Amino acid sequence: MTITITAFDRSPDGGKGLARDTRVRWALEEAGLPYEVRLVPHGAMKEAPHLALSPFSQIPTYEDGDLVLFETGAIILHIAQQHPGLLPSDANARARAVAWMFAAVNTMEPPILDIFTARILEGGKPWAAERLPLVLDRVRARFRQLSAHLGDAEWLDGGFSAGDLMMVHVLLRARPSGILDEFPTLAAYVARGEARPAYQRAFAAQLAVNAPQA
Ligand code: GTB
Repeated sequence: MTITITAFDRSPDGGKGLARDTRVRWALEEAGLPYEVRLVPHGAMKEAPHLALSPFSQIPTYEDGDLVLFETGAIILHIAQQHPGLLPSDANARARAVAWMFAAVNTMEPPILDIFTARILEGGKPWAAERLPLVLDRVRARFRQLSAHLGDAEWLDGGFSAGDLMMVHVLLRARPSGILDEFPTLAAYVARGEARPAYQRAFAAQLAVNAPQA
């Protein structure tokens, strides 16, 4: 049975790879697993067939035989637990890699997403101009901490793991704001992730959907 994931039929980022199907594609590529993609048109996101897979009407979802998953953290952890290449074999190192996955989605991603909320969704509010610098500084505070932890290391904890995969993809979302480039250690870390052949394949696959050549 081939794994099937869902993705936007056209991502609002026009192919920058920021929508979350890219991180799942990347994990599948790292694990060497073939997969199919079912593109979900905007109008179908809240309809019953998609809601049966994703209770919050989001992409991506993951189907493999009887198993249906939503939430990229759960999907990538499942892939990483079933296939070699994304988690270390030592039990403690494995637990730490999982901690970094949680840190990415739970500690780093929310303040980064707040940039979009403050700039776009709340951009017209009378208090928006006052709030935005606070939001940006909260991101910078986390970036300083992560940068200090990473130091001269290549990856967060030893070899590349699902923790790095998740962290790199979360950090990528901050690139359009310019904040990532304020932290050369993190910008270089993200560039190392992007240079991985598995990421390149995942990026190219989403680009073919979101910015097809004429
Ligand atoms: N916590 C969930 C997970 O990790 O799986 C979050 C999933 C999620 O937010 N999915 C988004 C979605 O389906 C798409 S990726 N949104 C529709 C909805 O909630 O109604 C988010 C995204 C969208 C667009 C860009 N972009 O254009 O840059 C980047 C990321």
